[in-house]
Amino acid sequence: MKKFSTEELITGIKSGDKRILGKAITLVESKKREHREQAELILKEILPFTGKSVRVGITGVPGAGKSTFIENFGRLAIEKGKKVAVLAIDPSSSLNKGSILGDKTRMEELSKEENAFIRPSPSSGFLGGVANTTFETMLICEAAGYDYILIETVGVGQSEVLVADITDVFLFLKIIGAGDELQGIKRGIMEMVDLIFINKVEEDNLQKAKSTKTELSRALHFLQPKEKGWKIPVLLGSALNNKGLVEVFNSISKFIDLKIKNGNFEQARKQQAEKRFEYWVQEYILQKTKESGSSENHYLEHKKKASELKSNPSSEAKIFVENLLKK
Ligand SMILES: Nc1nc2c(ncn2[C@@H]2O[C@H](COP(=O)(O)OP(=O)(O)O)[C@@H](O)[C@H]2O)c(=O)[nH]1
Ligand SMILES: [Mg+2]
Repeated sequence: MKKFSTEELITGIKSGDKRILGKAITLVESKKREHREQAELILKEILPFTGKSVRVGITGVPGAGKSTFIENFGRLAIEKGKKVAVLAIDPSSSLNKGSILGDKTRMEELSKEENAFIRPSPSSGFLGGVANTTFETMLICEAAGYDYILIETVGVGQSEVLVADITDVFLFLKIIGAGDELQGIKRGIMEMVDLIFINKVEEDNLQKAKSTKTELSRALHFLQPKEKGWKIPVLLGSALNNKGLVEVFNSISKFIDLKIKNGNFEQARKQQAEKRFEYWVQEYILQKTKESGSSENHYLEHKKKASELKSNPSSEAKIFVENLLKK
């Protein structure tokens, strides 16, 4: 494998070279120190060329049709003149190892498009880490000229919160028939979403879909809107049959316009950046600590005590950090 210089990588990214794009993302995802250092250099240089895309997070239970939606929605956006990058957290490498029936992660049609770039994110390891490398991958895509970034969550637990924390608009794909409990309606997903798309609405369930929409809209009525002046739209359609996707596209544009008008677009991104800063502080402190003579700072001793269940992990961590800071 050819090793590219940092300069070559930066030039390649800016010229939109997909092969180089892939290499740079691999660096960002790497846990090796030398890779991380090169990644930092690249991120620093490309920063002025980032930030201009619309960052869309897409959630929904496995099988709701997220990948199918992204594939056809991506093609629609390309028709409208956009360059589309898709960052999918790859279910085949996560817990449920490819067990999802008919999973469309590969997005074969979209991947043939010149103006599309598809990159599965590693879902291995610490989820906070995934969100951060996904964010950096997004920056690299922006510098390469992609102006629509679609991020598919694994649709379970924490990953939604983390994706919401790096995107401008959060879309929830709901299906009728699956319980509300399962779909996160009761565990706060509604507080995070900006737009709801009821997917797989076809002739045989159109009536049911309409009443679901009415129920949902009523429930939403009682929620404090995340964005002033925004009523969360509940749209119906079929990702598979390209139904309702134009409406989603237009809704997203309207939402972004409103967010900008309210002065919240930049504001939200700044708040997100603060959270990432906090994450990296923790990450680097931990890394440095582990590196700098762990026998000297008793890192392993404290860790062992915690693992032997002889004391609270939090107390051990506290003692450890306090001792460390005294030095
Ligand atoms: N009937 C119907 N099937 C769909 C629709 N959207 C997706 N599917 C199917 O649902 C299954 C899961 O889709 P996928 O996109 O992989 O879901 P994901 O797990 O949310 O990414 C696949 O077999 C799709 O073909 C739709 O609008 N209508
Ligand atoms: Mg999928």
